[in-house]
Amino acid sequence: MAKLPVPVEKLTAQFGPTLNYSPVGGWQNRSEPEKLVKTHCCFCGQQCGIQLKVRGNRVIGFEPWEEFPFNRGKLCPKGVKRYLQDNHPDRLLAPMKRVEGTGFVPVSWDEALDTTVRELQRVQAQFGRDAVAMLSGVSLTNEKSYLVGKFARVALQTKELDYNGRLCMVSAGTGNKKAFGIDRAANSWADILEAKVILCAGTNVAECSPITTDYIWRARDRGAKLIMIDPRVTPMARTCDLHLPVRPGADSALLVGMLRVMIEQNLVDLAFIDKYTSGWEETRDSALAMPLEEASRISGVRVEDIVKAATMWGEAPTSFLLHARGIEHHTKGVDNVLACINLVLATGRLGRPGCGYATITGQGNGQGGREHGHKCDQLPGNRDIENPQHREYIAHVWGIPEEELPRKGHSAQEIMNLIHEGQIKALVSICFNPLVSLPDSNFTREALSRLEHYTAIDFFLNETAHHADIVLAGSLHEEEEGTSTSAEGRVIRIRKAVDPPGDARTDTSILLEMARRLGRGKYFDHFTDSEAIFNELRVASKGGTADYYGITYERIENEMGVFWPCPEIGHPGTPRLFETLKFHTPDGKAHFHPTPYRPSAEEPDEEYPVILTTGRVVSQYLSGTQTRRIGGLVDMCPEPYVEIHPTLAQRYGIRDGAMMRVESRRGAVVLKAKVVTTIRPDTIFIPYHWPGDLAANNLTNRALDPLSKIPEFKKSVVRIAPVEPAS
Ligand SMILES: Nc1nc2c(c(=O)[nH]1)N[C@H]1C(S)=C(S)[C@@H](COP(=O)(O)OP(=O)(O)OC[C@H]3O[C@@H](n4cnc5c(=O)[nH]c(N)nc54)[C@H](O)[C@@H]3O)O[C@H]1N2
Ligand SMILES: Nc1nc2c(c(=O)[nH]1)N[C@H]1C(S)=C(S)[C@@H](COP(=O)(O)OP(=O)(O)OC[C@H]3O[C@@H](n4cnc5c(=O)[nH]c(N)nc54)[C@H](O)[C@@H]3O)O[C@H]1N2
Ligand code: SF4
Ligand SMILES: [Mo]
Repeated sequence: MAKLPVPVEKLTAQFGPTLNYSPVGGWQNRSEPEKLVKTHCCFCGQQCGIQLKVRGNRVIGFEPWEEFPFNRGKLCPKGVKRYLQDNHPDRLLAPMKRVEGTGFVPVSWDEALDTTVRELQRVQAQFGRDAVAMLSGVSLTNEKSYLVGKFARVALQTKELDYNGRLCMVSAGTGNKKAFGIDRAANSWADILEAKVILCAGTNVAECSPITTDYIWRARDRGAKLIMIDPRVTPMARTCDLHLPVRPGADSALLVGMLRVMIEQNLVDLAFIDKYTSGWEETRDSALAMPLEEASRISGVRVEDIVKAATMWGEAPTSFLLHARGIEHHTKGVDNVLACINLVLATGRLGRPGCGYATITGQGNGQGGREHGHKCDQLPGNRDIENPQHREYIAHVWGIPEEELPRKGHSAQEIMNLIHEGQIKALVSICFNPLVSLPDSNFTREALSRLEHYTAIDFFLNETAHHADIVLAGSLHEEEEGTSTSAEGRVIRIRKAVDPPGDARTDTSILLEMARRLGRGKYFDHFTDSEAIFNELRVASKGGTADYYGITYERIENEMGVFWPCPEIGHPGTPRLFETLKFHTPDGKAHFHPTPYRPSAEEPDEEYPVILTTGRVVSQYLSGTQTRRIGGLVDMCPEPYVEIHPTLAQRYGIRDGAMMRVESRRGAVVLKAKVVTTIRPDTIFIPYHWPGDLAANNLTNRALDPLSKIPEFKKSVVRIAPVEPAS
């Protein structure tokens, strides 16, 4: 039976208005806290240290945590306002079930959990175990990520588990593993300060990794030069030394062009290449096969600017390359990452002070969450689910026969495709809002309406959960103990400040209770607290590339975090990888890979002549479930808009501030035009944090990178038109 989501009027009638919430009081709330809890921001991968002010089981404010070395007390607007989620009127305080035609009604935990377990077991009995899928998210701590992985494989016994990092850092992870055999920033951010040239590719640093901005500024104070590759002149690019306004989807052509110039001008380190790398000849030949004019034509960057970038990078004594989703959200995301790594390897600038490379992690625990087993192809410690020894080891840690361990499943978008096809019939989600964050929202909505059963675990009723049969009221970041791993690879402590309010429960206790009711309690009952889960994670990760064995809660607190790999208790941790120039590949060498240019899944044509790219604004976070509920952040950017260059706007008769229509092969949106000179004239940009009619993902394409399975969020094609005001 096709199920309709609950109409928004019904939801808001029950839960009150969701927008523009500001807590009553303001100054009145500034009563003295009873305690200050040192923890970290729940939002992005910078994982800033913060102190939460607590009074009577409520978080009432924050103080900077000056001693935490990464951000030294600094915070961005989201970190400053995050505490306003705690007492928010939309907070889910009890489990609920959806009653057709009525909306959501509160039910007892027994009823909610019994219904979930009964339905999951029914679907599995009728259609097989893999007809149930689980989708998870990396705003969750390491402990919860590990627990979800074990829960799906041991309690649900399904292979269909994947996570929202699939929309985020998987191209970087795949590229890093291919080149280095390990998936982590090669350096702590301290090395940025020593770099003389910093190259940022596809990252809006100022808005999306605000504390990294501080590192780059400090490096520039010491004389570093900054190169930025972005189709937009982002806030940080406005002052950089060289901005390369690449055509979306053409980074590999530009980067290969730079490599060619470096080869021709003898700016490559042949001694390093010879001793520590493999694959150079093919990569060099492939770069030399691309004429510079061709690289310029494809990338839309002038030949002289490619040469300038190559010489700046090539001649630098020290350098740091940072990239993010701008190059990774593509059907050739992995190639783009490898093209960046080729520049780093060609100059041999790794493993020593001021010489570094990193992808900037996105979600809060985007790093740790991608290591401990909730990816469809992975087991804890960043082990491979298809590797017989890896399977044997984890099966042993979990106390199950190896044959019972499910094999590789499908990626997040592929799971949604299988739901759409009717092969997957039931879903459990935690910490993921795919209706807003997956490409092609109309497709996702259709898929969700075909599910026979759906249980969502969240603390707010996100847009995807409107389609759920059962919603389980879970916990906020500050309601459980745990650990997280920052963009630098530093494992840090998340501290519990308060208990979940009302009848809400911790995510951990919900998963443990479900495991018990699924008859698999014996594999989970020893998890008496978060530390017990962490201690099993340590053992499970031992010997893997992401080895946490030597990290304990006590050490993290004493040392302000520990960098993995940390294989033994006495090991100091590893802030800088590759100091011995031994890589984690089978031959111990770093690998070059040729990255010849190939077009994106969609290229402009007569029907859809304009390129659409999507991304973020500083005040909103991801699908907006959390930040669209915080008044001060809503005020900073109340609605999405279309950034469009004056030339393009003029061609279509679109005025600044007027409504315009953007249409792709998949859907359309009508949004306000923001006419700016800071974007390429062939490209428009829409921030994606809003749902429904305002969602950028009504337009985007479901095409995936063949290796990483990341969707092509950064490039689709559209047609545009002004919308005449009704007369
Ligand atoms: N304020 C805020 N901060 C966040 C988040 C948030 O939602 N809001 N989310 C966090 C998460 S999960 C993530 S993944 C990170 C994302 O951090 P970023 O990757 O820095 O952010 P995006 O806005 O997705 O994209 C970055 C830039 O890529 C550019 N771009 C688009 N297409 C291309 C291309 O083809 N090539 C190149 N070179 N550039 C291109 C866009 O113009 C944009 O400026 O931010 C994290 N921090
Ligand atoms: N067009 C376009 N689409 C994109 C992107 C883009 O650049 N352009 N970026 C992509 C990227 S990089 C990302 S990371 C994804 C993110 O997409 P999502 O992961 O879907 O976005 P979130 O808003 O993080 O959704 C997480 C949900 O988890 C809940 N949550 C947060 N913390 C917890 C917790 O501790 N426990 C529980 N139980 N729930 C929790 C929140 O309330 C929210 O409902 O979006 C992707 N989609
Ligand atoms: S930079 Fe990221 S971690 Fe730091 S306060 Fe802002 S959102 Fe939070
Ligand atoms: Mo992300």
